[in-house]
Formats: sequence, C-alpha cells, structure tokens
Amino acid sequence: MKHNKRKLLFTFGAAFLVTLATAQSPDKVLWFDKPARFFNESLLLGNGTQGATVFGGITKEKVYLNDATLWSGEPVSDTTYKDYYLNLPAVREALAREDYRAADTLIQKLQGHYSQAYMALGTLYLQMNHDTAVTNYYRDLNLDSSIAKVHYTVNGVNYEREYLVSNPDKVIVIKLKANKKGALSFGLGFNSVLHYAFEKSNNGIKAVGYAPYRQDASARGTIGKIFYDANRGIHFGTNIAVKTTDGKQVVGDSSIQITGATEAVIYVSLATSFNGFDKDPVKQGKPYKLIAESIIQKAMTKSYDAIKRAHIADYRRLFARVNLQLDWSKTDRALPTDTRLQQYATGTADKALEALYFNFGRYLLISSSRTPNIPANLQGIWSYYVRPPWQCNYTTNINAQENYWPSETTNLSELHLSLLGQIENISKTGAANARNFYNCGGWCCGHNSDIWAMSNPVGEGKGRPRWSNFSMGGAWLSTHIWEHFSFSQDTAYLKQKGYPILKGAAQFCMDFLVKDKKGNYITSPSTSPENSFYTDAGYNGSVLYGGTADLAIVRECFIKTIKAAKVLKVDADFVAALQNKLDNLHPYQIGAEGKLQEWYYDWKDPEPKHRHQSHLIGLFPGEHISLEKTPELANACKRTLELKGDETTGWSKGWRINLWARLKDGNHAYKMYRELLRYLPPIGDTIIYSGPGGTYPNLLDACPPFQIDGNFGGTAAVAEMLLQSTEEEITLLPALPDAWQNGEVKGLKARGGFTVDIKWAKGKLVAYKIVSKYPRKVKVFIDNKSEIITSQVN
Ligand code: FUC
Repeated sequence: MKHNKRKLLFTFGAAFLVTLATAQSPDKVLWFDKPARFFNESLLLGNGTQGATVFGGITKEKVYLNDATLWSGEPVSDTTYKDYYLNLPAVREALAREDYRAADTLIQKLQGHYSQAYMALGTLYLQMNHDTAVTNYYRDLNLDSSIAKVHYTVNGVNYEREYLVSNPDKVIVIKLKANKKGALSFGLGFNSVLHYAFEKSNNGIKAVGYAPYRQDASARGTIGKIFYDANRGIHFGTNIAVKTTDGKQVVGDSSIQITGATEAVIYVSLATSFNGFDKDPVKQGKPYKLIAESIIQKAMTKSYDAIKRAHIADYRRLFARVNLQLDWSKTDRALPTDTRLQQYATGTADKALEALYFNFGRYLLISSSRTPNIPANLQGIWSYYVRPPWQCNYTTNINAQENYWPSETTNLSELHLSLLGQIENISKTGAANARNFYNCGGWCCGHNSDIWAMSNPVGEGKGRPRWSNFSMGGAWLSTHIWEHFSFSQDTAYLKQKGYPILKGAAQFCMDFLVKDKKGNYITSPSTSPENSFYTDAGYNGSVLYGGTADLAIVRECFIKTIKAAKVLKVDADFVAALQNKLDNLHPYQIGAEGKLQEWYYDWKDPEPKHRHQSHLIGLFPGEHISLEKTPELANACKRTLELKGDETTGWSKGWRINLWARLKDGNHAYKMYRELLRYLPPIGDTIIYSGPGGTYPNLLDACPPFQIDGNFGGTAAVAEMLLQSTEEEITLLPALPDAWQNGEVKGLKARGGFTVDIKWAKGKLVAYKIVSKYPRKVKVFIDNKSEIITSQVN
C-alpha cells in the first residue's frame, strides 16, 4: 500500500524521473533527485589515473580533480636507518625473558618515518547564469558506460551535462547542452588547496602548482607540519579549455566566460612531474606542463562524440566481462539510490542493489587502478584533502591487499598489475629495510607504503608498536604474485618479474625466523595487526614472540614460493630449505574457547571483538586452511568469528564476508553483506573515525571514514559466494545464500586460467560453462559431488 502511494507520487510529481530511472538497469545505475552536498553523496569518475568527483550542483557546480601520481614527498633514502638492527637483540632478549613491557618500549628503536600522503589536485568550478528555480532535477552515474549525467529544467529550458574521464584520451570532458538556442551561459574557474598559480595558455586557462615535499604526520594524518618549496616535490599542471557551438567565449587569466551558447564542451587535462618512486620529481621529473598542454591540444581536435565512443569502448572491454543477475525483475526499484539504501537497511529486499554494489566495486577498480606501479590507495584516487585520513596511503596490514581481492576473481587481472608493480618497487626499498632494521636478506615492508614505495616500520620512535612494528607487510603482499599467476597462468610474468620478488620476500622470512624453546620456528619480535593481549601477569602488551598472524603469513609466503619455484623448475635447494622451515613452524593452537589462538599463549584479549583477524589469513585470502583439508582449524576460525561477532568496520566486514564464504556459510555471508550495505547518512565533510561501518548514499564504503577497501572486499565476497577455486578444483555455488534463489553469473575467473558461467534456480545449479585458452581437465564440485570435465576453448 505504502509502496503504491510512493509510486503514484513519483508518476504524478515527476513522471520524467520515473521514465529515466526505469529505462536504466537498477543494477548498473546510481541516481539521485538532488545535487550532492558532500563528498559522500557525489559521483566518482576515473580513467584509472585521473579522477573527477561530480557534485551535480545546479547554479554552482564543483568537480574535484585528482591524479593518482600527486603525493607529498620525495624518494626515500636507503641509508637513513643503517645499523638500526643493532637494537634488535635487546628486544629479542626481553621477549626471551618474557618481559613484554620492556619489549614494547625497546621495539620503538626499530621505527622510522611515517608515509607521505596522497594529495588533492584542485577543483573546477562552474557558475551557471540562469534562474535558481529548477524542476525535474536528476543526476546519475551509469556503470555500463562510466558516464555521469545531470539534467534539470529552468524556465522551460532543459539543461543537460555529461561528464566522463577518458582513458584513451587521458582527458576529463564535460558536455553542457541547453535545448533552447543560446540559453547556455556560464563562468568557469579553478582553485587548489596546494600551492599554485595561473600561467598564460593558448587555448584556455592553465594552472601549475606543487605538492608539499614533506608532510609530517601520524598514521591518521592529523598532526605535524607541511613543508613546501617551489624547487622540490611533485609538480602538477592543468589545462582547461572550452569549445562551443555558438555564443561568445571570453578567456581571462584564471577564468572563462561563455554567453549565449547552445552547446559547450569543457576539456580538462592533468599531469604531474612524478617519474618513478626513485626519481627526484623536479630534477628528474616528467615535463608535466608539456604533457598537460599536449593532451588538451589533441583532445580538442576531437569531437565530444568521438571521445565518448572511444571511452565507452575502452571501458566496456573491462566492465562487460562479468554479468550478474539476481532475479530482481519483479521488484520496482525506480527510486533514487540513497532511498533504496535506506529502505534496504530496514529489511526491504533489493537484489538489484546487491548486484549494483558488486558492479560498483568492479567499476571503482577499473576507474582507479590503471596507473603502472601506482595501485588504488585507501580512497582509490578520490580525495579532496591535503591532510587525508590515514594519509590516504597504502596500509599493508590488510587495506592495500583487500583493494585487490576482486581483481582476479572478477576478471580484471590486468588491473592487478598496478599493485604488482608497486610490490616490485617496495621489494627494492624493502631490501634496505631488511638489512637496516633486521640484519636479514631479501626484502620486507612494514605497516605502510606510499608512492615512494617507502616500506620501513613507522612510528618515529614513539608509535604504538601494535601497528608501527608489523614486519610482514611484504610477505603478505608477495602472495599477490602467486595469485596473479594462478589465475592468469602467465608463466612469462612469473619467471621474469614475479618469482624473484616472491623469493626475496620468502628469503626475508627465512632469515627472520628464530627457534622457540621447543625448537620450532617463530618470529621474534612479533605483533598481531593492531591488536593487543593481556599476559597471564595482567600486562596489556602488543609485542610478543610467535604471533599467529605472522606465522600464517609466513606459511602463505612459503607455500606460494615453493609452488612458483616448482612451476619454473628452479631453486631446488631453496625449496627444500623453505619446506624444512615450513614443516617446523610453531603449529597453530586452538584456545580454551575453541578459537584459533591469536597469541603464542592462550592469553586473554582486552578487545575480544577487535576488527583485525589477521591470524585467519590461512582461510582467506590464503589457502592453507579449509573445511576439507583442515576441518579442525577451519572450525576454530569459525569459532573466532562467532566470538568476535559481526559488528565491525567496513573493510573488516568486507573481509569477514569472504571468511564466511570460505566456511561455506552463504547465509551468514549474506547477512553480513546486508550489513556492509547498511545506510549511513552523510556526515558532512568532517573526518569521523568512529562508529559503525556501512555505506554512504553514493555507495562508498565507510570504515568510517570513507575507505574504498570495504567496497572491494564486498565485491570480492560476492564472487567468493558464487565460485571458489584452488589449483586443484573449482567449486560452483559454494556459499549460495537462500536469499539468492535464482540467478546467473557470467565471466567469473577460477585459478588455472578458467572463465566460468553459472546459472541456478531454486537454489540449485542448472547449467554451467567452463572455458579456457586450451582444453584442460579440471575437477568441478557441485553440491559436494565432484566430476572431472574438460574445459571448452574460447
Ligand atoms: C588499519 C585499520 C584501521 C584503518 C586503517 C587505514 O590501520 O585498523 O581501521 O582502516 O588501517
């Protein structure tokens, strides 16, 4: 009844909105009936490097501009921490005598600087010269085309804007149109929160500026100073120009005025001087002014339609590889996205919204991860701060990795290369850290990284060890190398690029391991990401020996390095040495409450519901714990999750959904997926670090604050509910929730280089297709029964 009333109101009040919205697929379009007031309501566009945040303002429009390569800082020096390892024995000795308080203090001598921060580039402003009384307002983001639109009517004239960020042409384009000749008049300007100035340009306005060469901050980016120097740091250039069909254009030094036009196209180019993690961005920087100039010149020779056609074709080549249908035909979803989210939070069924969130995750990865060696950061590429939350960097104790969980399974393998390139850079800076901090070979990475591939433990001698002194970031990252090979079967990549890096991570772990009192191998010192314990004596500490998370990561790293060496038929002696340490690692323990023990001893947890669950890595994203192979350990993981409960931050929820999927509990995974999509109202532009995780009106994940990892974790989890694979077998519908009775998914990827389509009805598989480059035999599990099939050839 209520539902009908609402429909009536829409039909009567804004018939055109309903027509527009129902013409769109409810699983591929985000739309709103009001402009965005805040970032958390805006629409994000990107070509994988340049980003635009569109507010859809009526008389005043603003578009935040970003470039993935604009960060504070300069290359890191590998001699800064020479001899820090001399402080390591004292920490180990304190731990050996069980003096955890001393270990917590002494380990701070093994801390270096914090990371640098991702920088906002600037804002494009439009001032529309028409009345403010507007009807028929509508804005959307179409995930099928990666185009945002704004429509509204003023005094009987329909105004339209289309926004896109093109990868083929590397340009941001906005087309404005009025349906009455000469009705389009507007002014355009630019500003930046960084240091900048306007320079003369041939065809529009041009701003050039630079980021701080140093920014001192804690992990949250809230304290310390910012240092600018015109001769240091990453510089940027932006050119903005307009082409009109008619009317008049006046170009000033810092603004452009258009009067009496019918159509106008705004072109924006962005470029920076960043030229690699180890190159000085001034002395060895890219010619950013020339690059920005040449991009705009080339783009302006093309029509909007030509740029749009090339953009859509390029984008769809990636996006259209996967299609998910969850049987929503009977639901009326002709409502704005934020209203749908609000209704969903009260229990309304909206399977199209569940698919929309999945599609949006793939869209976000395509839009933020196409820059060589620069992976999507904590906010992808979209930030408007000089002091972003957590420096908007790479947090390598979960967040950077989680961003890439959907990359292989949802058929976007080439986007993984941005992260893999960054790992290669980190392996170079990380070799100095292994030497300087731990007197080890190979390479390692601490808690964070940035565009300079910094990888030292952070904290500057004062950081809390529970996050500052994590030493397994590199070993965890290195597992992505094997995952990329396992899905792509790209042996050339593994041989030439991947394996030496993976081997270096394993080498560090080999050297870092020490023996415990029983003769088993452990890490010492050790931490469990961001968590702390109570010793039996009641001390609340965070540095211990033999933490389970460390050893789980070491297991994953060794298992994958051994597999890679065997594929390449190399390093038999190294493999034997790895296998020996692997076999003699301190084994998993199951604690009194039945959970997988996080600490070497069965200590109490000050925060039993802590958001991190790094000791469960063997279950997901890892592979050495499963219900089939290690049922006891898998059940201990389950118990851990039960004891932790489901209430947690966005990224943590994203992770737990994957864990529940691996435990083959589709209904629990689905329950938490619904919670991940819990509507959170926009809280303005202040940064809030506490409160429940969920989803903002524009479908961005809230840790809180906004972090894109939750979006990617949720997207990966949908794939994990529908398809799981190991190198030996493929399981179809391993964790299908009761709520998804009927559906179809096309184009998911399985390990071994397979592409998989699955169709189901009434909760049961009805058809499937497995395709690969060459015909291959593969074991397929359906409903716990297996069959060997030969894949079809594509
Ligand atoms: C880890 C998490 C925090 C936050 C930060 C970016 O440190 O524990 O919740 O996500 O990364």
